[in-house]
Amino acid sequence: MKIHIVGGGAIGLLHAGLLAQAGQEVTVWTRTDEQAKRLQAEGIRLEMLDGVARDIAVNSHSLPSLLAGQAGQAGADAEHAAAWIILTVKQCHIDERLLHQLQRLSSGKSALLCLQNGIGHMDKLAAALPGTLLYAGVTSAGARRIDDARHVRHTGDGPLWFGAYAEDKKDDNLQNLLLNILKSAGFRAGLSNEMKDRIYQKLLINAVINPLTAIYDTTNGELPEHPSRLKLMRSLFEETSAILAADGMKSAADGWQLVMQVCAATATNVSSMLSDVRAGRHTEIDWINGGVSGLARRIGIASPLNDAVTTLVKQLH
Ligand code: KPL
Repeated sequence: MKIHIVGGGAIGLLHAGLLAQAGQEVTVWTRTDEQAKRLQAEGIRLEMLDGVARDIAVNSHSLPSLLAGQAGQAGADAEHAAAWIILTVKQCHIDERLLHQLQRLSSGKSALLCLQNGIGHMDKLAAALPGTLLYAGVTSAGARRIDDARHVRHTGDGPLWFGAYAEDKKDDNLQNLLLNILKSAGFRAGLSNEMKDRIYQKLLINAVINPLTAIYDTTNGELPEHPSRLKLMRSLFEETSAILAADGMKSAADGWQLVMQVCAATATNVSSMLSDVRAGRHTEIDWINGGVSGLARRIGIASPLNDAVTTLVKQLH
C-alpha cells in the first residue's frame, strides 16, 4: 500500500524505514529539499534494536514542493493519494502552511494518522481537513536521529495505539488494513476506541518527565535519583493527574508507577524535550504542560506547577 510519512524526524524515519522494509510503498515528505534529496538517493539508514543497520530505499519529496506546483514526481505521488498518511512532525510545525500541504496531499481520499505528543493538534487538523478520516495515535516507540538526513536508531520497543478521532468518521476496512500492515512491519500496534484516555495517559507521562529533564539537564533515568527532583516530579504528577481526571481521564491506580517505569525503561535516553533544548530547537512545551494549563483554565482549576515549568522551559530555547 502507498503510505505517506509526513516528517523526516526520528519517529518519521523509524516508521518509514520499518514500513518500507516490510514491502510497503513509502514516500517521506520532509521540510527541506536537501533532506528529501538525500533520502531519495541513499534511502533510510535504519539501525534496528539488535544493532544491525540497513539502508532501505524510499521515495522522498519536500513538503514545499507540494505547493510550489513544480513538483514533477512529487505532484504525481500526491495525486495518486495514499490510503494512509502518517503525520509525525512536532506540534510546533503544525501551522497554516503545513495544513495547506496536508490538504494537497490528502486530496479527499486519504486517512490521516497523527502521532504527536501533547494535545491541541487534533481539533486544528479536523477543522482544516473536514473531508479526511482522522485518526489519533499514541506511540511509545523510541527513536533517535543520528544525522541530519537519513540515519535513525530504533532505541526502544513500545506499543502503538490508534483509533478514529470521531466515531462517525471512520473506515473499518482502512483501519484494519493499516493495523495489519503495521503488525507485519514489526510494530506492536493495536486499535483503540479509548484514544482520549490513551492520549491523556501519555500526556501525563510527558508532562512529568519532559520539562523536568529539560530544566535539570538529566537523562530520564537520572531524573528521579535526586530526592528534590523526585519530590517535584511527584507534585507535578499529582497536579497534572488531577487536571486530566477532571477532564475525563480514567484515573489509573498505578499512574505514578508508570511514570517511574518509563524513567527506568528509558534510563539512558534523553527526553525529546531535552534533546530539542540541547539542539536549540523549539520544544513541545506549549502542547504538553501548556496544554495541561489550558485545560485547567477551561475547567476552572489552578495549575501553578504546569504554568511554572512552561515558563521555565520557554526560556531554555
Ligand atoms: O515520550 C517521551 C519523550 O521523550 O518525549 C518519553 C516517554 C519521556 C521518553 O523519553
